[in-house]
Amino acid sequence: MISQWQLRAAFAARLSDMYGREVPAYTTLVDVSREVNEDVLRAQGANAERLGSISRVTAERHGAIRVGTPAELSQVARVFGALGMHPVGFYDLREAAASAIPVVSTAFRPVDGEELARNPFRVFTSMLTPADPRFFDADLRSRLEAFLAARELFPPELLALADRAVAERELPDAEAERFLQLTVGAFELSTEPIDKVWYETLEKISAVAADIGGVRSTHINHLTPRVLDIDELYRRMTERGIEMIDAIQGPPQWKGPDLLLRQTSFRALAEPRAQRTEDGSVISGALRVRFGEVEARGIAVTREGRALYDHLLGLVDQQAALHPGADRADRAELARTLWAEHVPGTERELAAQGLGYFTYRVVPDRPRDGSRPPTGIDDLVEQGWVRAEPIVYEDFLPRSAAGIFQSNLSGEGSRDNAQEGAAYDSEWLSGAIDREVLDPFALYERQQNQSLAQVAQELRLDGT
Ligand code: OOG
Ligand code: NI
Repeated sequence: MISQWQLRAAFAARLSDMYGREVPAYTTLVDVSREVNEDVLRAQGANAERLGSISRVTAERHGAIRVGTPAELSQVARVFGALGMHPVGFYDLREAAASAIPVVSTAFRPVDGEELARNPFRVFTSMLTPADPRFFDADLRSRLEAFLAARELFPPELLALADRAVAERELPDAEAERFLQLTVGAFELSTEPIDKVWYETLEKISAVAADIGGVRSTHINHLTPRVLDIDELYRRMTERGIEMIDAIQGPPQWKGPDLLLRQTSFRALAEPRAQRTEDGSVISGALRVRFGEVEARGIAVTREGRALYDHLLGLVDQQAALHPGADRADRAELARTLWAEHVPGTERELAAQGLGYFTYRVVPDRPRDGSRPPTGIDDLVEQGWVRAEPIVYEDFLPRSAAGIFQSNLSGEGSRDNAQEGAAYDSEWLSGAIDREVLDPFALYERQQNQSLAQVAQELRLDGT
């Protein structure tokens, strides 16, 4: 029998092999990430593993896929449910960048600590928004919806196996093998010729719309390894002649604790793809749809911590706008200065100000001097009764995600801002896929609260 986490680990590994064969620059990215991680481990020792063991970090990947309809997203939820992955978080990318990105997204991932430790594989999953009139007029919307309704992304056999794995939480060996083959196959790049006129019609609106609704299948569009020093990785990739996008998305490099998520990518490469023209003949063409991304993960922040992060993003935008000549390096310097001013420079302060999530554990070997432990968590940590370990951020950032999308688009596309946008939110998405889209903050908070309850019990803080 193969359990859900084993299916997940096997799927992530096979997807990685497939992507490496199809996109060779990805293999370079994985190699360079491994080298950087080994160097950081050598230089920092145990400290390098504060946000995840080296074995977890080395195996860790996230992928990204894009689908067209709530029905397709529900099927995705069944397939990933089989792997023990659940929808977490709602990301609205429609206004998060200057370019037209007509999607809303969620991420499928394991949610409890043990499952994450076994294998944290996650997939950022975007869904097209044909109902948003800022992007699609009524005619294009109905043609698009008809096209999407007529295609099949996942064969019925795959979905049946997925449902069985969800229900039984495991699959027999032969069924597991079949399920894995079919699932990896569903995310390969199709060789079917694309309809040139239809694809280009959508491309005028947005390259993302064409990538999703212009073809009859889906594909994994990147697979992202995790690295412990993303600035060093960026340097080494550039030295190897791989053209990276011009920025690292997310928090700046700074001297305080690593927070949230920093990401960068290399541009999509042109790949040959046959095209069917209006007269029915097939010609050769090229598409740029798959790219490489890498990320460094930091500490999960609370709602207040996140509000501070968003506030600082806004301040950087505002101040950069006052200096139109400012380049990326100036922007990074500006961000660094603002962070030094506003963000606590130590984990201890982050916890004390309620900005970051931690798990708390009783220190087993604290010298016993007969004193009773204090009751406040800050005092317990301060006086050495309890250790605080940061909880790693397992999710994504909408602004960064939009930046990653945007930097890989060929044109700006078009969005009619005079129109009122269609309303989509987390609740709508939960209803559309008939399962709850989980709130990431609630998940981190639960983990922190469970550890606090355990501490209280072990130290008998209730006075019993
Ligand atoms: C997803 C882009 C966002 C991330 O890591 O934030 C993303 C896509 O291109 O489909 O993957
Ligand atoms: Ni990504």
